[in-house]
Amino acid sequence: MRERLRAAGLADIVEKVEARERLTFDDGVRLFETPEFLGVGWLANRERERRHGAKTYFNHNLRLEATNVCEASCLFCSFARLKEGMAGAHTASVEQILDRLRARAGEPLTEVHMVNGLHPELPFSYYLDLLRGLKGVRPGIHLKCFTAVEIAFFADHYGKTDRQVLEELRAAGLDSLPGGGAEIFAPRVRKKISYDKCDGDRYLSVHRTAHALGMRTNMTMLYGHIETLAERVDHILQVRAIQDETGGLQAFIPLAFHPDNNQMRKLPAPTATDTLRTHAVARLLLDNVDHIKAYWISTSVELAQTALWFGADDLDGTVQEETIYHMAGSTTPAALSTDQIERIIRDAGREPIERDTLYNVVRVPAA
Ligand code: V47
Repeated sequence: MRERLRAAGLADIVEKVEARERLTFDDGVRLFETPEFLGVGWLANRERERRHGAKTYFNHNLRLEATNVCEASCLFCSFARLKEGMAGAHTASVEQILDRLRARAGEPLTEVHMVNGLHPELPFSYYLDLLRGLKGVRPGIHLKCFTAVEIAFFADHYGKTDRQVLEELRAAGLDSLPGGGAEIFAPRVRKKISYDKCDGDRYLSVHRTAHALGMRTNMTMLYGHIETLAERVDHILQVRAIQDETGGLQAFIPLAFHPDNNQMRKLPAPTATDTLRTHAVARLLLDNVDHIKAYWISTSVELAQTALWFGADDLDGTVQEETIYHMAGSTTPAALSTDQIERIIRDAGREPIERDTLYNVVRVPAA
């Protein structure tokens, strides 16, 4: 494979990776553009194995969405409804959400992952009550809730600073932030696909503030729509820069664009090789981020499994009640059991490790 990479003009990148030298913007673009697809995967896999060996992480989590009413108009979104009362709009009461967690009392869940629309009429106390209530139902559960876009919206909408919002939510039970809402930071793209929500700088600044408060976060990238490969590399390098600054990121998650039922439905979904390569290039560029997650809901189960040989070391979790991707055409199951995830990982020749949100080992399943 080294020979193939040399023949493709990538010997200098191989040398840099071997010397643990940081790759540049141009290196990132070359890794995306080279026809030597397997070589890029091989290089990323070596890096993945250097860090984690065969270990592949997943968790036992539950996804909850309390409202899909959202005043933003992201063109790729199939989940949101602009106003209450529109067809398909729904907002759950706090009790209804708590009931969904209560219904899983027998399951050894370790995480609730909640994201919502930017609802213009709910009081801030609704979100505080949700967090307090969820912690009341399951005191030990980790609450990974609200994207940086939601935090910025709360601050602007309720007249607070980002820091105040994070502090108040944390006091009510928030533990960490998920990575949603990043899309593509480049203003050219962001102005077209999500022109009326917080920009890339504000997204990054909310994460910076969360890290300063001692909270861990993830970051994502929505790829495979109107962005250029250079804009993907720019996005990944902005993630790397913030990690240099704070060290607060746990995982980077490439999210494959799904074109059903949204305003970008004329675009094709990214292809399999694009998905695998994107995970691989992210692994190679993000020398300071521990985990690359292949989110099986977004990639498909089959590609998430293959991505475990293209740089990814994490499969997210059981998920269970996902709607954002299923409304956009994802045909994956809505949930995977821990047994199913373990089988997927083992069949790929990898070693399943159940983790909690902070990557503490919960269980090493018996082979
Ligand atoms: O921010 C919405 C994306 C994100 C579409 O932090 C779409 O562990 C593709 O952030 N096609 C939410 N993508 C999901 C998310 C996430 C997922 C898994 C793990 C974590 C984590 C975070 O989904 C949104 C947006 O970027 N999205 N619509 C669509 N049609």
